[in-house]
Amino acid sequence: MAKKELFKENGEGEEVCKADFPPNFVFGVATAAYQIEGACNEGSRGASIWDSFSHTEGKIIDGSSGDVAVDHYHRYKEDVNLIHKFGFDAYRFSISWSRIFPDGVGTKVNEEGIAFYNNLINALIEKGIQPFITLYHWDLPLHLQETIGGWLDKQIVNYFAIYADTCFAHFGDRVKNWITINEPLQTAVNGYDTGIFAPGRREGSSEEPYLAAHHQILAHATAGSIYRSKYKDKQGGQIGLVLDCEWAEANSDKIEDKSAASRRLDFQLGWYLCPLYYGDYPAVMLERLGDRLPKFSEEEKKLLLNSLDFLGLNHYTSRFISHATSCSEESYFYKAQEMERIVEWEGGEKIGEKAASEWLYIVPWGLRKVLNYIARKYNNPPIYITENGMDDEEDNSLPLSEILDDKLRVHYFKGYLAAVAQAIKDGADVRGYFAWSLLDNFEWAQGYTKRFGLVYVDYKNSLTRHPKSSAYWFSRFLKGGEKKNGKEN
Ligand code: GBH
Repeated sequence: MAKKELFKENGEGEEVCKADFPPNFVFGVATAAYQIEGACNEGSRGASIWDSFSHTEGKIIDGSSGDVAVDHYHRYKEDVNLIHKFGFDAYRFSISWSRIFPDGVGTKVNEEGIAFYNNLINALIEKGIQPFITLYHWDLPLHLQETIGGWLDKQIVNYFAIYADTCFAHFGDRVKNWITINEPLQTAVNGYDTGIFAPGRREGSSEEPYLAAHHQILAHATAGSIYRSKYKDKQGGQIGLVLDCEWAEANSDKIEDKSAASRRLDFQLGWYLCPLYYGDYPAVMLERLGDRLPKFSEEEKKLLLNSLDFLGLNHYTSRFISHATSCSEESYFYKAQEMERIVEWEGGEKIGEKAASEWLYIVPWGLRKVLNYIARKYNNPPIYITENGMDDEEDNSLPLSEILDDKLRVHYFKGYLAAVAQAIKDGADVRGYFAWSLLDNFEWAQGYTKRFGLVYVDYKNSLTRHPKSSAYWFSRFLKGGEKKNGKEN
C-alpha cells in the first residue's frame, strides 16, 4: 500500500466524542512515583536506583533529579482535586517500593509509606476516582541493586513478590486494578544495555538485558499468582502488566521489510506476551538470540500462562521499518533485529509531526494498528491504554499564556482517541485510556526539559499548577460536550 494511503485509510482527521466509546470505558490520567513525588528523604523512604543515577554526573541532561520533583508527596490533595475537576474516572500512579520497604527486603513494613498511599487512595475514592496502581515504575530500592545486582539476580522475584503481596494486603480493599511492572523492556534495554536509564549498566555483556527481562516476567507472574490465590476472590480486582510498543509499519511491500517489521514487534511485545500467553519467547528471538535467552522451567511456564487479566499498553509513536544488516546502535539487542527505524518517507516527508522529544512523532493511525495487531495475535485480550501523550520543550522565553495554550497536544489527543474508537469498532477489546501525564514532571534522562503534562508546573514559582488547554479540552470531552465536526451542543 502506498504510504500516503495509510493516512486516509485510517481516518486521520476525524473528530471524536465520548459517545464513540462503550459506556463503561475508563478515562484516566497517569503518573509515576519518582517523576512526581519528590520528598526523597521524607516518610522514612529508602533510596532507589533513580536517586543514585540522577545524582551521578552526566546522566540527566539538565543535571536535575527527582529529589523535589513536583512535590506531589505534599500536594497530592490538590492534584486529586485537579483530576476530579477535569472529570477523569481513574488515576494511574505508581508506588515507590522504597517507601514501603526502604531497603527493598520485605522484613519490616514502613508504616509512613503505607499511610501516604492510604491517604492518596482515600482522597481518590472520596472523589469517585478509581485508582490503578503500578507496583514498579523503575525505582528499584537501591539496596537491592547494591546487594544482588537488581534484576539480574533471581532472588529479585521473591523480593518483588513480598512487596506486591504487602500492597495487595494493605490497599486491595479499595484498589481493584493492579499493574505489576511498567515497561519491562525499558528496564532491560535502557537499564542493562544502552545504560541511559538507571541502573545505567552498559557492560556489553549481551546477556544482561535478557536476564533482567526474564526476572521481570517471572516477578510479574509470581505476583499475579499471589493475587489470584490469596486476594482476587475476596477483593474482586484484576491484575495486568504494562508494555510499551511503537507501531512498526513495513517501509515497503518487500518481503524483507515486512519480516523486519514483524521482528521489531516480536522484539518489543512478543518478548513478554509470547511467554505470558504461549509459555515461551517468540521463535524469532529464540532463533536469533540462542543461549543468550534464559530458559523457563516447565513449572515456570505454567505460572506464566494465565497470569494476565489485562494488558496495559503504553503507546506514543510509530516508525516505518526496513530490513537492515548494519545497525547504528551499538547494542546487540538492536543488531539482532536487523532492522532500521525510519522517520522520513521518500521525498523527505516525516511519518508525522514531531513533538519535543527526538523519538516522538505524532502518528495516530499507528495506535489503531497496534491495537488490532494485539487483538489478532494474542486472542483479543482486554487492553487498557495506560499511557499516551506528547511533550513540549521547556522554553523560558515564551509567555505563560502561550505555553498553556497547547494546541498541538489537543490535536494529538483527538487523533489518538479517534484511533482508539476505530480500533474498538474493528473489534479490539479496549477498556480504558490514560493520558500521560497529569502534570509536567521529571522526564527521566531528559530531566525537566520536556513537558508532558495536561497541567503546567511552574518550576520557578513554587511549583504552581496551571491547567493547559488540553486539560480543559479533556474536561469538555468527558462531559460529552465535544461533538463531531467540532460542534458543541
Ligand atoms: C514512558 O515510556 C514512561 O513510562 C514514562 O515514565 C515517561 O515519562 C514517558 O514514556 C515519556 O517518555 O528513544 O533512546 O531517546 C515510553 C517509552 C522509552 C520512550 C524511552 C522514550 C527514550 C529513550 N520510552 N525512550 S530514546
